[in-house]
Amino acid sequence: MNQRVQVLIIGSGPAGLLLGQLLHNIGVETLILERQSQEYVLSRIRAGVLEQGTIELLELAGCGERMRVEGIIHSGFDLAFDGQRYRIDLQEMSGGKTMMVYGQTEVTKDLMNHRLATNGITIYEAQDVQPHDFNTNQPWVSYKKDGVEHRVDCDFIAGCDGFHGISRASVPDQAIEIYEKVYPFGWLGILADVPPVSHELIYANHPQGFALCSMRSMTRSRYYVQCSLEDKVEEWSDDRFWDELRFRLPPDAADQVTTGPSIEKSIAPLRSFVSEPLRFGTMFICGDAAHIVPPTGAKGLNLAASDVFYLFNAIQEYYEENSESGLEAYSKKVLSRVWKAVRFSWWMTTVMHRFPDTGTFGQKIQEAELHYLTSSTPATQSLAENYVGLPL
Ligand code: RFL
Ligand code: PHB
Repeated sequence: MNQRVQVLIIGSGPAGLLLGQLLHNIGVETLILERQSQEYVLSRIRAGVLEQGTIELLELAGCGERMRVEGIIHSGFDLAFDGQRYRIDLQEMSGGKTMMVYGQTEVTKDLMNHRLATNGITIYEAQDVQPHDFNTNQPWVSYKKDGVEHRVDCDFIAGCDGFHGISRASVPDQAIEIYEKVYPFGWLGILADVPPVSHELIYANHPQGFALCSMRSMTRSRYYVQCSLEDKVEEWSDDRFWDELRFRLPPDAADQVTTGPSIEKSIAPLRSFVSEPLRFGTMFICGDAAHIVPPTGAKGLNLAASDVFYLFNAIQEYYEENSESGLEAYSKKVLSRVWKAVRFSWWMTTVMHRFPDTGTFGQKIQEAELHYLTSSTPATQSLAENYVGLPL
């Protein structure tokens, strides 16, 4: 079967769905091809914290209604170390900006529902998706669905297919430069229907390893502890997790932890990764397909949204003003912002985690840095400015 659309989007994660909706709203025809089922995409528990810029983009896409009601505004978070908690007042330190706790699952659900309601088409369980001829002005994508081969011709391909996607993998090695750092630990995360330990997030540095107290609502908590890359989820009973979490928190927070059965438990490795450039002729790479940050700075989903902002503007300019200048500038503009978030996420990871090779000296240096961060206004401002998201 043959078909033609203006923009073919690979991947129905937040990047693909958001780009699809923004384009659909201005009358650009899109088709999204997703390898997994809709249920599978919605079952992935990932990001939890949205920057204001991401919220504004979701609103622009017309998907902000439920988020505005159910999202929880956070004006600060706690840094915990050396047995104490110190509040970072994000709002005061960033000139009025806040964050919102609203899970990626909810963002994805809202985007999927809105796409359906506005007659946007997504093909789930599309197999063997393959971009072709993206070094020409006549790119096309092939895929299989229920054993039938399909071909979609288009003006542009948007590779929004995550770290393991096919778009970046289709580019010859010599045309791409990879920058990567793999960290020697992972995050073990659990989701549980218990009230959060505190009304704000707590990022904890402890000699035994990092811990993070987050949430999805006032009745659903999301917690993480740094773990070894050799650890298996099966080795972590709920009881072991709760004991470890409490051990790594300052006593006043540990006392407030409400435990309960986990409803999800998984281990994620941590890496920093950037591929350059992000444009290959008529194919543009976006979100996790282009870059990965360790989750410590809560930047991954927000970066995917800011990439989409630039790509959407560039494609809009192409169709409405017949200008390619946005498309030409895309890679450079995105990478400039991405590298700043990569730096921030790397730095926050470095300050908060226990590294196997740095010993007690490393721990003392981290504590000195954390004392400095929480006692120097310019240092706190720099942390806040980056955490709430640098301007687009
Ligand atoms: P996604 O979400 O990975 O979506 C890509 C989609 O492409 C599909 N796909 C294909 N489809 C067709 N053909 C193929 N060959 C395909 N290959 C792949 C996939 O099935 C998938 O549906 O990428 P996207 O849209 O760029 O979104 C990125 C975000 O998901 C990611 O950056 C965040 O989840 C990162 N992240 C966080 N980000 C934040 O901003 N704040 C946070 O608090 C935060 N916490 C986190 C996180 C990520 C985590 N993990 C598990 C990696 C916490 C964790 C634990
Ligand atoms: C989450 O709630 O999943 C979360 C929050 C903050 C982070 C990372 C993950 O930095």
